[in-house]
Amino acid sequence: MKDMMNAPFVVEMRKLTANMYRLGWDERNGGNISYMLDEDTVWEYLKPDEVIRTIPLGFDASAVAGKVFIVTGTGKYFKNVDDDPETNLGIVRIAADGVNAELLWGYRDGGKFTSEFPAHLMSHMARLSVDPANRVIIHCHPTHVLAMNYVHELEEKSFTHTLWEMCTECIVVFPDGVGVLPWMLCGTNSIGEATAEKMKEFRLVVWGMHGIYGAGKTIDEAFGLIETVEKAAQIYMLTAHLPRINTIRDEEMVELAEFFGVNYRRDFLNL
Ligand code: 2HA
Ligand code: ZN
Repeated sequence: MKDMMNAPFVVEMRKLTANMYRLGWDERNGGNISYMLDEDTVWEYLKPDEVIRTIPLGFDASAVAGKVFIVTGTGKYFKNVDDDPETNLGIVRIAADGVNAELLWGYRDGGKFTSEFPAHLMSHMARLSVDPANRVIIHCHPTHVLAMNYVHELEEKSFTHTLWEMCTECIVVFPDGVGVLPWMLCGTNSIGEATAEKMKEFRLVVWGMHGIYGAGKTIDEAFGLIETVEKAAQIYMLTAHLPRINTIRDEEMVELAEFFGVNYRRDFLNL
C-alpha cells in the first residue's frame, strides 16, 4: 500500500483548501468539497474491504453506489486541512444499498462528512447525468459574490448578464451561465434537491445570500469557475455605485462566444 499522505488527491485537497481559506472564501467551517476518485488510483492507497465505520446518508444515492469520494468533514475548518488531512477529510464509498456511506479513511476524531454531503451527492448525480466526466463539487462563500447578492437582483438571466459584462473572459469561461436559488435553509435535503435541479443546466449555482456551488471534471475546472465569477463580482462591487461610462456590449459577447466556439445561453443576452 502506498502512503495516503502522498496520494495525488490528498495533496490536491490540501492545496485547494489552503488556497480557498487564504482567499477568504471559507471562514471558520464555511465551505465544503467532494471529489469522486479514480478507482484504479484509490486502491493503490486503500484496501477496498477495510471499512472503518458505516455512516447513514439520509437519502437514496443509488445512482453513485460503489463510487468513492474524498470529502471535507462536518464542522471542520479549511484552515486546518493542510496540517491534519486525516482528521479534517474522509474517504467514503457509497454502499451498495445507496443509503449508507462506508468510511475507508479519515475523520480520525470520530467525525463525519460535511452536512452538505446530500447537496453534493445530489449535485454529482445531476452533473453525471449530463456530463459523465464530472468529478468535483465545491461549495464556498466568496466575499464579492456574497456582497453582490445583497445589491443585485437574484435572477439567473440578469445575474449572469451582469457577470458577463464585468470581464471579457466571463462568457467564454461560463457560457452556460449561473443558476440562482433564493435564500434557503442549508444542510437539508430540500436545498440539495433544488441545487441538483439547477446542476442539470448549470455548473455554477448561487445560493442566495449564502454562497456558491461549482462543478467540474477536475478541481481546476470547478475552482476556476468560482474564481472567475468571484472576480467578476468584485469588479461589479467596485463599480456598481459609480456612473457606468463603458460596458461590454451584447454584440461583443456574441463575437467572443463565436470566436472561442462556446455554446452560450443566447436567451441570457438582450439582442
Ligand atoms: O459547511 O458552508 O453551507 C459549512 C457550510 C454550510
Ligand atoms: Zn455554506
